[in-house]
Amino acid sequence: MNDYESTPLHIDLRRHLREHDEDRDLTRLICEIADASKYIINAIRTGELGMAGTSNLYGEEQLALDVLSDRIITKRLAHSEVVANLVSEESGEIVPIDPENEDKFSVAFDPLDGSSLVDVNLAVGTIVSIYKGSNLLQPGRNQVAAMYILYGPRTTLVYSTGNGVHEFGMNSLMEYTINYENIRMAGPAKIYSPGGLRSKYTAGTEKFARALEESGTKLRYSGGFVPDINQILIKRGGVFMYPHLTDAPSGKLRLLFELNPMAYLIEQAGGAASDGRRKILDIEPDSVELLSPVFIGTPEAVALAEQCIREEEG
Ligand code: FDP
Repeated sequence: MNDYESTPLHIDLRRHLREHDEDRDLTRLICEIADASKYIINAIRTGELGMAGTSNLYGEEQLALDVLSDRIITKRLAHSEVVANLVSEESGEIVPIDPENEDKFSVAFDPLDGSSLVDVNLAVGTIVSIYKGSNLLQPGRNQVAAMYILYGPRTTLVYSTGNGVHEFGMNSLMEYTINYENIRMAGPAKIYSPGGLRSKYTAGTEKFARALEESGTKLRYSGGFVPDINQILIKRGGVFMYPHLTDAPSGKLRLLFELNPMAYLIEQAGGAASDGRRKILDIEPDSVELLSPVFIGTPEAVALAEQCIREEEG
């Protein structure tokens, strides 16, 4: 059992948000997404595994489950009355709901990250990034909340509104009740999750990977960003990377839909997130589809990655 700060029993998500004096509309938004996740779970458990016959923003073929999950969240957000603009990783198009309303929120989301893992029955997740107002193209530092839902052997939800990171578990009534409050990274990175082909690593990343291996850091890579980050968070340490590669200088992961929300959550837990040279949350996006390399997790490990890159690549 991890020795996290007090973990009061039976507090559900809505009550937790209320007790932390969160904005009413933000509470509503987070709870709408939590409700939508119940339908996504059902789709994952029983839905069709085939292709949808369409492609996403990045030209990747969409699974029927991607399309369904996208519809579930989009519909929910569109009717929530608290959303100005939304953009999904699946369509990549900004959908105006109440586009000029600066009192509402704008949301970028990946409805079913790692969906190609469903057919092999591995864990997948939903990732959400929330800004106040109408602008979706701003540094991740300006997010007012971020969250993910992990569909694994159990379903868990992790959120932050800038007051720590909290994990909830879904109970038999499909309610999210608190597991851990104020999760904090502690101690050295004992696990690492390295994405990308090793033969395509640049000199700095190769040096970093060797340093991790030589210090006895264990390999933990599932191919799903949400479970891999969740493992680092809940085990209170570790590092995930999807670096710049010799044939893909921007790496693979998406800034708006994956990296900003996870960087916000990990920083809230006392961790760090870098593209190898600068903080992920400081990157100014010029398009919704922007990709970035990432090194994220225990701050000392992320600092070591930056040092190796500086030494080897200038
Ligand atoms: P996927 O393509 O299966 O959706 O963002 C996409 C992602 O999965 C992440 O969830 C995961 O961390 C990464 O890509 C895995 O990429 P590799 O298959 O190249 O390891």
